[in-house]
Amino acid sequence: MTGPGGLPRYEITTPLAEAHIYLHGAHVAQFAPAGESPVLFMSAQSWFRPGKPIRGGVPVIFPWFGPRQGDASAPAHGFARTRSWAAESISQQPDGAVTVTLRLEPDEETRALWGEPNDWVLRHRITVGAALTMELEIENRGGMPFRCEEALHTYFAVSDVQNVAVHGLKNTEYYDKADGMQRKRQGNDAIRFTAETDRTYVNTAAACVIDDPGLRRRIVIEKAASDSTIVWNPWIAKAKAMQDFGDDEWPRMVCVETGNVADNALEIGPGARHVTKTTVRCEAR
Ligand code: TA6
Repeated sequence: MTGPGGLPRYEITTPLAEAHIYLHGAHVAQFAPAGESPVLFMSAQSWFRPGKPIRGGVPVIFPWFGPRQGDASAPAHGFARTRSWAAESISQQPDGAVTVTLRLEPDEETRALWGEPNDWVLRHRITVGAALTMELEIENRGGMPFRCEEALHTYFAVSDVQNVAVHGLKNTEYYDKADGMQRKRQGNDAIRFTAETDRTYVNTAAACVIDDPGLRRRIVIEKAASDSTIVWNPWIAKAKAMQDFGDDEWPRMVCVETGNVADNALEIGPGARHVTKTTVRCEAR
């Protein structure tokens, strides 16, 4: 199948759920459990073009998060989200869920950006069932250890971000990108949104819950081998500044991202693998 821009995609429909997965960026663009409205947000202005990131769903971030330190010309959030990945396998689980595995290997362009001695393979194993499970595997095929960051930059669909709360990060330290990257500590309360919010929580393995009264649901985000959680809403001005995002779309999305960034950047030894696992499911409120 192909989607907008002619980009090849898997269209998965089972009694449990529906999903769209692009080879471009190994990007989960749509996920809806049976009987539930879409869980992932997708901008109506998103590009679907080779070399461009998709604005919504689950961008895969590797090997650096945000701007690259010391190289302002490097693409934000690394290169994995704009590459075309290879299909490795597709299988059905006994419960009817479908698992798709996509793989990315270095090429001339990625080597120019992040080359010798780094040699690696990335796999994104995506299981579409009543829950959405995403396993991002980084394998170091080289002879030297390498340091990298990674994240699943998930955009969740919400009724109105001004009325939702994100639970799970109380008393956790974070870098506030909307306030000069100052290091702060979350209080005892859930996160609520009243302005641009861009926070990198570190040293946290906790599950998060997006509580959405408008859609009468909670989105539960569990994770393993991930010590960072990033929470983002661009609000009004940033929304206007993004070409591939509608000016009035900001109330209908919130990013709760799972990964290993900043203080939690990974050091992966020769021959070693690191697998981060994220599971997203909905429950009635
Ligand atoms: O994850 C939050 C963040 O790093 C924000 O700072 C914001 O820039 C967002 O990602 C989107 O980044 P992008 O490169 O996709 O425009």
